[in-house]
Amino acid sequence: MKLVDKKRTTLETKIGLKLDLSGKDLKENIINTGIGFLDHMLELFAYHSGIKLQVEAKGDLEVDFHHTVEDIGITLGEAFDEALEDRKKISRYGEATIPMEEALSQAVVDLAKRPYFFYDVKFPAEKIGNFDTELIEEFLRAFAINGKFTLHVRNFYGKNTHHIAESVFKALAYAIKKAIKLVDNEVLSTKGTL
Ligand SMILES: [Mn+2]
Repeated sequence: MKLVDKKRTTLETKIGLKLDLSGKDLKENIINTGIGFLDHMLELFAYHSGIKLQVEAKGDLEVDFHHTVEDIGITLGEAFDEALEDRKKISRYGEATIPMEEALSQAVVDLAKRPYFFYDVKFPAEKIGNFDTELIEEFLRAFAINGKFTLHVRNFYGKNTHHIAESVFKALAYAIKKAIKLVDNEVLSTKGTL
């Protein structure tokens, strides 16, 4: 696993992102996306997964948050794929079911290069503050597809939209933490390659 420094500039967004899956190369998480709620989710994702993440984004937030959220998901996914290098010696699979008070969500990942995204999360409210909850699906899809891994995300139940979102991102964090954990086996596949 290596430290990755990525830049992505389009007419809609300008993103700088550093990803350290070892959690040892970068000192701290610094997240400034211009979107408070996304900062909150990325901060707790980084904290609970044990990685280090730095994101600086300037997007056309006056249009809406869609471009910025999706482009950060794409950039994070590309950085994740690069950081995993040949994907040797990783645990590959990870699963976590995490509560946030009354809400319970599950994330399951397979870090073999099989980009796939399953999502079954319904939010009682369309917005958390000024953040459209439908963007969470866009973000996670962009992360999984560009990160070239399989991600399944489900919410079992919950009443508070903020709690549901937080349980989703924490479940993702712990699933990723398990899947990137180094193991002794060369490659965890009977094919000999991921
Ligand atoms: Mn919170």
